[in-house]
Amino acid sequence: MRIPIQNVTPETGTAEICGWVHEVRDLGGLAFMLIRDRTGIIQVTIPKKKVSEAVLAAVKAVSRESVVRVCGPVKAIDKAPGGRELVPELIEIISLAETPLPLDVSEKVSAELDTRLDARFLDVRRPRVAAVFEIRSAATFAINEFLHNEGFTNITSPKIVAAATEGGTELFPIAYFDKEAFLNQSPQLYKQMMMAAGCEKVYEIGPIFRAEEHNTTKHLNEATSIDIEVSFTDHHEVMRILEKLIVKTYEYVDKTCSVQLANIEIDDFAVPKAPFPRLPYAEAIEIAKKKIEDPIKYGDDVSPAAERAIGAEMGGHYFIVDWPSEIRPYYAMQYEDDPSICKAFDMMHPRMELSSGAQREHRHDILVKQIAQKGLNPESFEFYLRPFRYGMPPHAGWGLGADRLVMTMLGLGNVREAVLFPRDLHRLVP
Ligand code: AMO
Repeated sequence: MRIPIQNVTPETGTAEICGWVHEVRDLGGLAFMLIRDRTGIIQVTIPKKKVSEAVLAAVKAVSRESVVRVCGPVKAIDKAPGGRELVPELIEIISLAETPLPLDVSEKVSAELDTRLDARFLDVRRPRVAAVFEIRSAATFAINEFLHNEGFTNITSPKIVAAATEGGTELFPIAYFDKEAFLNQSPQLYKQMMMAAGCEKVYEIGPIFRAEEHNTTKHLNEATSIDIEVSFTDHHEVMRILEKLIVKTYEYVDKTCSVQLANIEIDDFAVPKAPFPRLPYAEAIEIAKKKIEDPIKYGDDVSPAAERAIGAEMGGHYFIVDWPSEIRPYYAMQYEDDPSICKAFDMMHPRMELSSGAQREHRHDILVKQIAQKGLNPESFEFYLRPFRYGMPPHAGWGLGADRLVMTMLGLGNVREAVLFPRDLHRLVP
């Protein structure tokens, strides 16, 4: 029976292991193989005079990254990884790897991100890369658990839709029989409709599609969004849920992923502290004005340079609140005493925006007016507006980018490193 490599000890006696050939070294009378599975690495020591012809033939034939099965006694030895070695009685080559490899898994030769992504199946064999996706999985688990415990219902909304969510542009058209259809940019309209359905607290973790022609380290054309929507509440309450979720997620990763964090060489993993500061948009712009060279004024979007300057000043996660209504979507509720600003917020990591949200406009007629004010046609939103006419509670919510969350949590240089098979302007395969 196969034993995970991390469980193989000198006390194991005779062990059967399966894995990939990490390295083969032939020193004349003695050969060594390092065998790797997802749990660790073990040294297989081959004293040529003492092993069978079949074992010698396998060592000669095998190439790096082939899949093998090895059986034999385990002995304690100081110099080997994990303080033990296996002397093979049998080596079965299960799947021989072609040479040369498109990517050096042992990381002796460094590779460009593009090369790594082209050979992602090999790239993820590297423990430091696998660690990113194991941590992403742990973070997703923590988020699901947190939202479940907070009483949220997990929903799945359609990804093939007839209308834009966030405005007219940035849509991927698709062929849908004889109709015009698009890939959805956000579950926004659907999660809001679920408030009219009486669900009160819903969340979804799913893909969003943005046909933006960005070529940056933080934009994808297919991203994963963590979305929530909550009834009978306001923007303040959903901001509290968001900061609590961030803290819980970091805590869970800190508690359960020490091996993975060590593989990525993170030894100062810090859990953020809530509450995160609430910085009014007007003040954020004042900070940016003082710190960046490019001109920026009230009413502008927060540029990447401004984002970095404000982030450096804030030093940790924070919210930008009270945005000008003009630069936020139609569904954000405006302040009663000053409709030029709205109850929208962004949650920021010092490096970039992680989440956007708002208290929503739940009053049908005002919502129609706001849609028209944005130059959109309310008629194309009829399916969305209809629920607002039959009992819509006040509600608020946010969308949090899962890819950026992992990127910033692990200090990765490029969001593509947090995504198994990223989709961008140039990348559709694999
Ligand atoms: P927004 O468009 O700001 O808001 O998206 C929310 C969060 O999703 C992530 N994100 C992206 N990540 C990588 N590449 C992209 N192209 C990309 N686009 C978005 C970001 C961003 O902060 N409907 C609203 C949310 C709401 O109000 O509930 C929305 O979609 O981390």
